[in-house]
Amino acid sequence: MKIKVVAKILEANERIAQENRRIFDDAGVFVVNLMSAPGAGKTSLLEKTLSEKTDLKIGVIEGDIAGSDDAERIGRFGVPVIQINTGGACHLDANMINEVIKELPLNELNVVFIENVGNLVCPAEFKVGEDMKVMLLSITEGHDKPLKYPLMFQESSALLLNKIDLAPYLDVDINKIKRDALSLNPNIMIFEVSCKTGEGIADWVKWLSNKTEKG
Ligand SMILES: Nc1nc2c(ncn2[C@@H]2O[C@H](COP(=O)(O)OP(=O)(O)O)[C@@H](O)[C@H]2O)c(=O)[nH]1
Ligand SMILES: [Mg+2]
Repeated sequence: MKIKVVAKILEANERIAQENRRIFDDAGVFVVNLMSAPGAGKTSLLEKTLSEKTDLKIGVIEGDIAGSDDAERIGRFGVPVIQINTGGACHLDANMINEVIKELPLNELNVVFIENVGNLVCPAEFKVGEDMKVMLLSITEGHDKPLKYPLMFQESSALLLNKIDLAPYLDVDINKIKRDALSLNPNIMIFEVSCKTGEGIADWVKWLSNKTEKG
């Protein structure tokens, strides 16, 4: 019985996600659903990405349970940003995106980042109308995470191993993270980055720029 209810919720979500896709596609906007545990560095990655010199015209939808700190951080870059507060829900769903989609000047943008609520579980289950999912894992979270939270690694096109600057201070096996992520998803693109030092950011932005040229 419970399984049926969950299936219905996901089906309804899928329908609205497809509607969002149509709206984004009509505007020629590439959409990235950015996911991680709280504090892994999603907003920092957006700040670093916005600091790079590119042709990307970026808009951002920020998802948090409460508050507008992240939208304020992104707003400092002078790009369009919308804050969604889920009021307790642990992930964004397609309907929440649908409600704010028209508030972005989509015709002036070519990339929209959706920063999901910090959580390694539910965000991977709900499509929001994205072209791809990207996940960050801070290396401070430990090397056991891919096998403990497989879905997000399976669903993501890229994995950014963030806070690589902290590697000398940690007993974390970065090669194990990469091995396990690739065993779950052989196509996942892995970047080692630091949003503090900027290491790896240029490679990430170059890869993203190529991806967004969907014609
Ligand atoms: N040392 C280090 N700290 C980082 C890095 N990236 C983010 N942080 C810090 O981690 C904390 C959480 O970052 P934030 O971007 O807000 O994470 P979010 O919750 O995933 O959006 C902040 O104090 C950041 O300054 C990094 O690469 N290295
Ligand atoms: Mg954030």
